[in-house]
Amino acid sequence: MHKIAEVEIQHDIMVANKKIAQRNQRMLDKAGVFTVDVLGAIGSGKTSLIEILIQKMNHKIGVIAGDVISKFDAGRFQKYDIPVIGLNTGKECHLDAHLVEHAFQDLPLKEIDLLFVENVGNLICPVDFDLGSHMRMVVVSVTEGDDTVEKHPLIFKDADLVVINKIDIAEAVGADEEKMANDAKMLNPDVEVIKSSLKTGEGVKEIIKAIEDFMK
Ligand SMILES: Nc1nc2c(ncn2[C@@H]2O[C@H](COP(=O)(O)OP(=O)(O)OP(=O)(O)O)[C@@H](O)[C@H]2O)c(=O)[nH]1
Ligand SMILES: [Mg+2]
Repeated sequence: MHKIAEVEIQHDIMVANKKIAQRNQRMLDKAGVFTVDVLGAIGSGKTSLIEILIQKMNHKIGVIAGDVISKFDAGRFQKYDIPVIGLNTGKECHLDAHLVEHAFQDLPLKEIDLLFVENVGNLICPVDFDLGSHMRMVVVSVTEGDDTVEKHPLIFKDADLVVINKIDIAEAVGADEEKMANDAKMLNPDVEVIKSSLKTGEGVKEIIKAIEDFMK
């Protein structure tokens, strides 16, 4: 009995989330704001990558930064003098479409044309929660271990772009970044996979090109 009730509640939540996500996307389309979900493991380099993209991409960028309790990541973006909204999820390990819809009330959508939504660091919870974005970028790094991709298939099956980050320290942590890239391709043959180091700048140009190609 209990199990059946749990499944129904989960199903209702997903249906409600999907509806709001569709509403979010209509609003973003109307405002002409291309939106990228930035998903990935804790500490994989999501904020660092967005910081670099803010500086290197020739767009009017805004950021929604999701964190469990703090506003640390939102604070890191504020120094770039761009619109930033910090969202706290409380006990939840993912953003949902309703939270993001709330952020739109404070975000000057008319002043931006590219929005990054940094989700809470997690490779499992955010998978089912569509936010209304146009593209999903998943960032993992070699420090999580080179079996990370194959252990979390769902998030990679749904990704539009996969970034394998911190390749500058792959050897030091004994990780094979080529295996991680191949695993992502096995799970999602159409996905673009880019190996990067945000310390050396390797792969950054390719990431920018991949996002710009999606925006066309
Ligand atoms: N060596 C190395 N360190 C990196 C690289 N990219 C990011 N880092 C470091 O990794 C740490 C975590 O980076 P963040 O950008 O905060 O990672 P995050 O994914 O936003 O983390 P959460 O939001 O807490 O999940 C920081 O100390 C970064 O300086 C990289 O390519 N190479
Ligand atoms: Mg972060």
